[in-house]
Amino acid sequence: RQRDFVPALVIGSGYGSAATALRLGEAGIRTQVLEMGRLWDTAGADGKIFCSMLQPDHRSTWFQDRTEAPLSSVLWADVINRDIEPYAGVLDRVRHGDMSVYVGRGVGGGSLVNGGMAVTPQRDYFEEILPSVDAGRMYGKYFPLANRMLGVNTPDPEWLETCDSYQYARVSRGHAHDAGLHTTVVPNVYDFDYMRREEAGEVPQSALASEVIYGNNHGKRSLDRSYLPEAIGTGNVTVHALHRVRTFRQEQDGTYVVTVEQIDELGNVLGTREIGCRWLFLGAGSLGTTELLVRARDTGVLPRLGAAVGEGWGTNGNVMLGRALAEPTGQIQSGMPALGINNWRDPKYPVFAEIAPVPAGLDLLMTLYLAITRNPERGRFRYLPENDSVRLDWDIDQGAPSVEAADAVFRRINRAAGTELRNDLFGDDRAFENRFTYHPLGGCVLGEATDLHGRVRGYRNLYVTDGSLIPGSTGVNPFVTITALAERNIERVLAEDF
Ligand code: FAE
Repeated sequence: RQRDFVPALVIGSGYGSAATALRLGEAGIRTQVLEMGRLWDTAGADGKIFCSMLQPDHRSTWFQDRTEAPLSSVLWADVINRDIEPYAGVLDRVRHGDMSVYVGRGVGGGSLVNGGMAVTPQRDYFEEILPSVDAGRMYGKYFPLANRMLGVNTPDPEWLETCDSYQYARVSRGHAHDAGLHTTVVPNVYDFDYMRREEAGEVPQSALASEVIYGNNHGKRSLDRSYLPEAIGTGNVTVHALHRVRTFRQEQDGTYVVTVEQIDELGNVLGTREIGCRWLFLGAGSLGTTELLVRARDTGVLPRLGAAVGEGWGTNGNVMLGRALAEPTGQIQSGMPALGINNWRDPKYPVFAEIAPVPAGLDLLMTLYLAITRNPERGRFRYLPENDSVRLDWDIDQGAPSVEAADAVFRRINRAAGTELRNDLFGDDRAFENRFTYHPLGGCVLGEATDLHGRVRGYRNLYVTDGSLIPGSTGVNPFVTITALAERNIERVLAEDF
């Protein structure tokens, strides 16, 4: 059968894929990037590309008839989510029993929906989670490179202390200090200078117009404004949106054949075709990449894939919570967090909690946190032949260590501030939400399912390049680590395998 052939194929267009595609293109290798989500470059009827959190429409969500926001209620009332038309929207909530995983869909992957927090992990923790990676090279070369390429910046300190849009963060910081905890400024890929001009009324608002999780119309350097245009600019890289990879196999001659469905924005399948390639890079994210590999192994298509494929998955210890306050936090809250509580050095309850906004457009006298904890629990992926699906096994109890750590730290803050947790925010009567994660990590762990540079064990010219390489935890928001590791790995692969 006649089929297209391209030297290198990259599945997905998130951090790992974008860095990989750029370096392949620079090396003169013709590369196709296949992304199941749409290209977010066209304004809707309201003149905007993305919708805001306050008025979510079909653009918000990947093929659902109702939005599925993480904070789902206020005073237990279902006032946050909205009915919508099913569409190839930008945020997906993938449900696997007790755990649901939020992921970005579109050219740029998670960079389209995330909070932009760009944090380099503490070196000693990085050395602990990935001991076989040369930390000297990572901290000397690849972390600085990733920070530069992604356009990481920090807010002007004077502005941060005086602006209205971070009043919420300053109030929270004060309470943490009263409890004897450390706080830190969190770098971001959102342009803080643009945000300052938003507050001054000089430019159209985005972070200050409740834009985050369903995309930002301005200000954020997502991958479609950093790595991906540079990759395309090499003249060797093309990006194909609304192309969903179903399976792949290896031919006798060692090349790979990928089966890909082209869909439209309403989900209709326009056609299915096969694309051959010599080098195949899996960058479909922790869920997407692991699913493709587990299916390939357990259906016998790639029988030499080892038992480590599908193992070592974690939530980065994510747990979300809110506190009720007696003092104002501001009506306009920047959607991009800029301060965090850093209790990671505490041997008993290590927590890194970003102080998150409640971008409701009015002051709800509360503050929200996404806490990253050191949760040793891991999930695993299983192939279900009855419906040809891959399922993540994660039990609700596995989230308990995260809740315990967050509870200890926020109990301390509440004691010092005379405040309380809120238990009306997550649909039912709970203060800690550990049934979702923003930070899926692992499934094809570096040095286990792959060699030390992301080459999948058992197969030549097959690579993992995304968050699935990281063993379940980074201790901080993960995209800088994912990008830096991808930069490191592709450098070696280009030198040795091409
Ligand atoms: P990812 O960015 O998920 O990209 C994978 C891409 O592959 C996606 O575009 C998929 O649509 C696509 N794909 C999947 N399967 C297929 C298939 N079969 N065929 C074709 N395409 C496919 O992967 N991290 C931070 O560091 N800082 C933050 O502030 C932060 N905030 C977040 C907020 C939210 C709401 C969410 C959801 C995540 C947040 N994250 C944050 C996590 C971060 O975005 C995530 O770790 C990275 O995006 C993961 O990068 P990967 O390259 O692994």
